[in-house]
Amino acid sequence: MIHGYRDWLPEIPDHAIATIGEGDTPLIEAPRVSERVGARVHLKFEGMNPTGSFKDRGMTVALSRAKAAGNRICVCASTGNTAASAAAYAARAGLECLVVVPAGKIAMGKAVQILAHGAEIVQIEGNFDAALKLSRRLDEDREDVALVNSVNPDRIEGQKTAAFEVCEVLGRPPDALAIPVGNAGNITAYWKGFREWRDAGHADSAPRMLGFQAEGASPLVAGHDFEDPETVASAIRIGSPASKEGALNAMRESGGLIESVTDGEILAAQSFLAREEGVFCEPASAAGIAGLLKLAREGRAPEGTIVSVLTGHGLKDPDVILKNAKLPEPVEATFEAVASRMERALSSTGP
Ligand code: AN7
Repeated sequence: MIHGYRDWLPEIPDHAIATIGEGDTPLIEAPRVSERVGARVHLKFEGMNPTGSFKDRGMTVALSRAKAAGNRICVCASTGNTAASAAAYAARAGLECLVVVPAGKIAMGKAVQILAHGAEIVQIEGNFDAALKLSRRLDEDREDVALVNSVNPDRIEGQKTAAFEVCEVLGRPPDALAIPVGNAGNITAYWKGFREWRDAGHADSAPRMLGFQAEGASPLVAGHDFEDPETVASAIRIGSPASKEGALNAMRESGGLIESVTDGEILAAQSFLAREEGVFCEPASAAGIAGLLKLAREGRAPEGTIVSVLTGHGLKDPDVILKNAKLPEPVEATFEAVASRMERALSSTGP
C-alpha cells in the first residue's frame, strides 16, 4: 500500500517499510441492500486486509515510521483490532509490541491474533478509554516507545488511502460514505482522503460523511462522553473518542450526519449482509449498513452511489454468532437422514 501511494504519505525510507500486503481491498456491489435503501450501495470490505481489519492501512505507516525513527517498542490501547494489527506489523518491523485492552472485552479472534504474533498483552480492569490514557502515559514516559493509536498522525495518513481506492474504482467519489464510528480515527481519515483527492484536482466533489455509533456508546450523538459505554459491537465500545473533532468536522464540512443505531439493528444488518449478500463482517462493521437501512425506513436515505465501509472480518468475532446459534446434533450417516435435512433446507426457503 505504501508503494502505491508514496507521494501522499509521510516520508519513509525504503529499508524501514513494513508491509504484508494491506490495502487494495474489494469494493463489492450490494444489490439486496441497494434495493432496500433505494440507492446503489457498494461495500468496501476492509476485512480482506492481512489481519482482517482496516487498521492495517494505518499500521503499515505507523510501524514503518517507528522503525525508521529507531523506536524499540510500540504501544496501543485497543478494543481488539488495533492490537491485532499492531502485533502483526511490529513482528514484521522487528519491534516489540505491548497492547493494553479491557479485560474480558475483546472478541476471541482478535485475542488469538495477538497471542499468535507474540505481543505482550495487558488486560486492565477498566474500559478502552482508561486503556488509552495509560498508553499515552507509557509513550510520554520513555523515548523509545511509539504510540500507535490513531492519535498518531501516521495512522490517519495510512487509513486515508482507502478513500483514494474508492474514488479510483468508482471513477469518481461516491455521493455518500456510511461508516461505523468508535474512536473516530477512521471517519477523520476518510474525510482527509476525500478532501485531498478533490484538492489535487482528481474530482470536483466529496461525499457526504454518514457516521454511525452504537446507541450505548454514542458520545458524538449525545454531545457528552459516556462513562460506561455498552454495546454488543465490542470494537466500538468507546465512551470518549480521541478524534472527536475530526469526526465532527467531517460531518459539518461534508454536510453529513452522525447518528446512532441499536444493537438489534447492528446484528440484523450483520445477518442481512451475511445471508443476502454473502459478505461476513463483524458486528461493529455492520453499523454503517444498519444506519443506511434506518435512514431508508425513515425516508431519509441519500440517493446516488453510496459506499459503506465494512471495517472488519466476521471471523474476528465468532462469540456473537455462536451465542445465538449452535451446531445441530449429529445424525446417522445414512442417505435418509441427510436427504431429510435437504428437504428441510429447501422448504424453509420456499419454491
Ligand atoms: C471493526 O481496535 O478502536 O472510529 O482499538 O475495530 O476509527 O475507532 C477499533 C475500532 C470500527 C471504529 N470497526 O473505528 C481498536 C478500535 C471496527 C473497529 C471501528 C473499530 P474508529
